[in-house]
Amino acid sequence: MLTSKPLRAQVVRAAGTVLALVLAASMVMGASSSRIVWEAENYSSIVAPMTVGSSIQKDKLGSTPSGGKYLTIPPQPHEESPAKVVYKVKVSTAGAYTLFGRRYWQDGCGNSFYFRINGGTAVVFGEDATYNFWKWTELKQPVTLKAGVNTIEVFQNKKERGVNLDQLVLQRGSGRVAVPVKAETPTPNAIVKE
Ligand SMILES: [Ca+2]
Repeated sequence: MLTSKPLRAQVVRAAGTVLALVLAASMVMGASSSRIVWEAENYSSIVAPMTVGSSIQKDKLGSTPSGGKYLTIPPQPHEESPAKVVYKVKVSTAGAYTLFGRRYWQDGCGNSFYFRINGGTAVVFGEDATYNFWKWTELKQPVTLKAGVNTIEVFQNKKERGVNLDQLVLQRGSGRVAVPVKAETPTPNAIVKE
């Protein structure tokens, strides 16, 4: 068969192209579904006295807030408030995720936030004793997200003030998920604006 060789070569080439396209598509989809990064100051809505801050910059290790900005509940007055921020986060794959926040705590009276996922029970974030550093902290329990838009609320824990949040990460999976090290590149269009 004289035509069989060129025909086979064409089929192999076409199969190679299809494989390359599938690989490229899975890489793009994988990146968007397994890890979502956003700036804390890139919120869907906010309730005062939660506000965007920029006065805290370089810490003692030289780390700075990503984008030069972060969310903050000012230290004074030291009292309860309705301070809150809401993120409407686009998620392509439903399942368990680990949530990290890059935070800067003032002291033992300002070292936590409350998180609430899709209207569920409030979970304390923080309460650790590493102060005056931009540092990633893991939310103690994994979060279950649906495909589509999920609501993540971050609000004041009792009288805790002087609390600052720079970035957030959702990493698919739970258990042995590595804690981020540095500030990360935000995922494009991860947050739906209201
Ligand atoms: Ca930031």
